[in-house]
Amino acid sequence: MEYKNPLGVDIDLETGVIPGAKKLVRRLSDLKGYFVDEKAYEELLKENPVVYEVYAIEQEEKDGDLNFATTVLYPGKVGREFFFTKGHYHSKADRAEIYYGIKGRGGMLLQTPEGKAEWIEMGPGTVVYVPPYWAHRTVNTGDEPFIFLAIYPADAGHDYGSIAEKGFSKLVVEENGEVRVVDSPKW
Ligand code: M6P
Ligand code: ZN
Repeated sequence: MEYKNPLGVDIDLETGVIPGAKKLVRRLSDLKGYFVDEKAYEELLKENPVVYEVYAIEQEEKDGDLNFATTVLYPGKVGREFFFTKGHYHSKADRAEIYYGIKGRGGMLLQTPEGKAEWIEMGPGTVVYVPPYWAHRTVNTGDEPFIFLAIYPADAGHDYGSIAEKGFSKLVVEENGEVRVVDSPKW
């Protein structure tokens, strides 16, 4: 029997960086078609800001193993909609996931394939359990980077398809200085 080596790493709790992790950067241009206000999207695209960064330590896609990743989701809005991650189902749809809030404020939108949505607020110390079959997207509702850790099965995979097409049934927007979860016109 060949055993893998255990690993301990210290997440930088101020920046979200995991030393030795693979870094992925998502700019606004990577989120084409995701925001409802297309005019506001085109306008902000001139600056093409970084929307989020992911630092991931991933294993081979084998059943029983675990991946983990931090996400640094920057503050900002496209029209009234707060910056968010793309959001996905798992390719192996029955795989669950755990998120843990590190810094900043935001929340998670979750949704079943039938379009039933839930919004869970997150701050430092919040644990969110993502059950099997639920799509999940995080949203930064604050004015500083929203940083969190995610732990997920190594064989879960990402299925972006239907979220990329139709989005979630709810939008998280700012209305009169307040955070509101409203119905999406695209759904
Ligand atoms: C979390 C995890 C990752 C995911 C990342 C960004 O760190 O769920 O698996 O890739 O968020 O989310 P998305 O892939 O939806 O852009
Ligand atoms: Zn996931």
